[in-house]
Amino acid sequence: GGAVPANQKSGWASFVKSIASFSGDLYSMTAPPFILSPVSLTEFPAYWLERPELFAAISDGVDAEDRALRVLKWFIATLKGQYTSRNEKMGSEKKPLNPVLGELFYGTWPDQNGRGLTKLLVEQVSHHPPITAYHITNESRNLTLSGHNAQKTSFSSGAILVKQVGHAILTYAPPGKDVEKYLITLPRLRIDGIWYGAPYIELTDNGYIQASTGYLSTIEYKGKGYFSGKAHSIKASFAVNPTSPIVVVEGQWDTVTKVTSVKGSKHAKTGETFTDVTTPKEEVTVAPIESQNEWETRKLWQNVANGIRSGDFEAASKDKTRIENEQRQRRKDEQAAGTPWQLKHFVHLDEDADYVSLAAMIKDTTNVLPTEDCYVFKPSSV
Ligand code: 0T9
Repeated sequence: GGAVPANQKSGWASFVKSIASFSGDLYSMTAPPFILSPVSLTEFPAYWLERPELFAAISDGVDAEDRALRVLKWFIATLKGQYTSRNEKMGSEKKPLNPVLGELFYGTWPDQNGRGLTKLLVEQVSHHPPITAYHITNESRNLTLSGHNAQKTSFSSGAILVKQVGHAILTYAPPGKDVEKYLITLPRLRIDGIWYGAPYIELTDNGYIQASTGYLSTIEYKGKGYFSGKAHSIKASFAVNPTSPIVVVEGQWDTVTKVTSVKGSKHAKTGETFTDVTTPKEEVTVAPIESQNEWETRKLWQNVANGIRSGDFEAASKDKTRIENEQRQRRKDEQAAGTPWQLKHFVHLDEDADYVSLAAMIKDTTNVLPTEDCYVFKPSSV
């Protein structure tokens, strides 16, 4: 464990042993301080919009094919933030704060160069298992992105394997015209470097973006092969009929991808750069902590986060215990009174018609049912 501080080596060893032995709830497990992140999982949906101009540009597409390609471009450009930014900021992947039920996160990206104002709304809609729901809107561009995230984790030969449960649906609804929807499935993760105390993520398997207009992007994620290959590799085949893609994109999702083949599309050229995420991204704008309410993540976790950042882990753990005890008491009181917790911005549905029909389209063309998906949350009041 080269990256583990000397006084936390035994703590890390027993933490690793416990994840290896009962591949269960990683969130509730106590981890040594050096691996703790001061950021809650409710903040993660902000990664979707760190390149707001690419999201807005979807609505500049001149036809359904152009827009579907722009959705793919924006999506690939989000991966670096989603899966490598903790390494860049904090030196390795870290254990995020486990959100409490009802935890909220609000943010915006300002209107600039005509791209329109984008708003983000996040709510922790379940604690056991942890599920985070989000809703993102750019009204002037007629775009919304709505989804939820949960994870199933297991442990295999030294790595944590994460299956993402959940999906995102992007809606383009120009007034007076047909509504377009896109189902976005999420990649599987493999977290390596655990033994050394320096975890990092690689993406594996396939993901899909299915447009209601018929276009399907099949996205293959590959890491560094044992003998060859590069880390964070991606190959996306864009097609109406998946056996003959009209555009193929290849490269590294954390740097540059290029168009490697075009057969019958006027919206891409072989050899051109498709995504380049080596340029700066734009972090979400959040209200100052002083003006946040007690359920907003940065206010709620303020003392814990300060403790983690300053190395005062005793203060961090004390306030974390306070928050957890308060939650336990709240659940008991709700049970006694027979009044369960009410979500603020989302409602739980048994089935989402958009998901069902778009997932069926993926199944029809690839024979793969993209995600086993038990939770559906739709914004109630935004
Ligand atoms: C949705 C993302 C997700 C959340 C995180 C697996 C993970 C929790 C879920 C999937 C976002 O859109 C993308 C990125 C990172 C994912 C996290 C990485 C991670 O390690 C945690 C898990 C729960 C752990 O904290 C494992 C223990 C830790 C010591 C390893 C660093």
